[in-house]
Amino acid sequence: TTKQAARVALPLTDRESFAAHLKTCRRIVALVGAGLSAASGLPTFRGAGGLWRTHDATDLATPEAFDENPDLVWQFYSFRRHMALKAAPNKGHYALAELSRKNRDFITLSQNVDGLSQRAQHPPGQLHLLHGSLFDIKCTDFYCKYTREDFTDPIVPALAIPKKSSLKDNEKKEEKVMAQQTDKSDDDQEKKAEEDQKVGDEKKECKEENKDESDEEIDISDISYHIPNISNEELPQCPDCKGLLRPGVVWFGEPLPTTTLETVENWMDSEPIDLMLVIGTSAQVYPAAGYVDEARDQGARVAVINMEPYSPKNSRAEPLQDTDWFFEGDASVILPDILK
Ligand code: BV8
Ligand code: ZN
Repeated sequence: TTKQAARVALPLTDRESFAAHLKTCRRIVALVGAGLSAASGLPTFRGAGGLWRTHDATDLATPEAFDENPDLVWQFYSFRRHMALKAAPNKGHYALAELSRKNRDFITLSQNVDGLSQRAQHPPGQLHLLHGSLFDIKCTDFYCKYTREDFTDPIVPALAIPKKSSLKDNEKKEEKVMAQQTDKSDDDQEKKAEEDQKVGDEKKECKEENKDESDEEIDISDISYHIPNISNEELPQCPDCKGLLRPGVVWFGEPLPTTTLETVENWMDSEPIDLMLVIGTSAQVYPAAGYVDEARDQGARVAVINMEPYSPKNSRAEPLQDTDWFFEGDASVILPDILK
């Protein structure tokens, strides 16, 4: 766009000029994404720490995916609930909560559904969840209005995280089938297969011994294992209409909650904005990413905090390019420093 063409100077990286500007700011808005929770151990959607290697998370965050495979999509969300509940808010979450307490004219627009800003005691009136929450559950039936907040883990027994041992049982079954197939071939093969079997058994024995220690959950962030098909009856059911319950998040192709949109639009349009913080987000999802432009149109200076280095190339999303400051690094380290 012309704006990109217009940007000649690289963004500032010094914290002094940022601090000087921050002192003059009253109306401040932050747009935060998965990068804010990365230091809490929650994988982001894109990039190295990416979630769910064999399925692109955005393929699963759609109404169509839920209609086709409610058990797989529920497992994806049940795993993310489990990880979010085990995670703790980091210093980045606390720094934003602290700024909200100090300045009532500061709001956080969060694309995250992990509940960590809430657990960092971010004042609720100044935290807007653009894409819902893993811990809101609602009925899929269009006419039924059932919804509840639910932190149980697993939300239903069928969605419990499989133990490694159960994986081993599956592997063992497969190995046995494989061994049977090779045994059918001629004798020397047979002898060889028996030797392999013996060695295999010894290995298995020692695995057996430490199996009890290793009887922990499978690592759910980087394997594609998914629990064999779970029937709809075993998935979360609506107590009112017996319909299927779904995670209370906004999927791709779904509108953002109207009340949230209205509240945020009113805040953005009501008066000039002094500062927009773009924190830990690839700024590719709309309308969330669009708030950076809106703030700039309201006169805001922009500061981006991101682990990846600044790149003037237009490969990066525009909101990350046309910025006054760019602080490269971990949001959980940078935010407490630049917002103090
Ligand atoms: C809508 C909840 C209209 C679920 C999410 C074609 C078909 C259909 C729709 C569209 C289409 N084309 C465009 C659209 C619109 C679509 C969209 O924008 N698509 C994009 C992909 C092009 N948007 C929508 O569909 C939205 N709805 O438009 O509705 C409408 C209107 C009326 C009636 C009907 C319809 C709804 C979008 C919401 C989707 N739901 N989440 C869930 O979480 O499972 S989106 C989800 O992905 C997140 O919420 C977030 O928004 C996005 C992930 O982005 P990030 O948070 O930025 O994370 P990411 O991994 O990408 O980046 C991490 C960043 O952090 C990186 O830059 C990295 O460098 C940095 N980082 C990493 N570690 C650190 C760090 N930074 C600092 N410190 C660190 N330690
Ligand atoms: Zn219902």
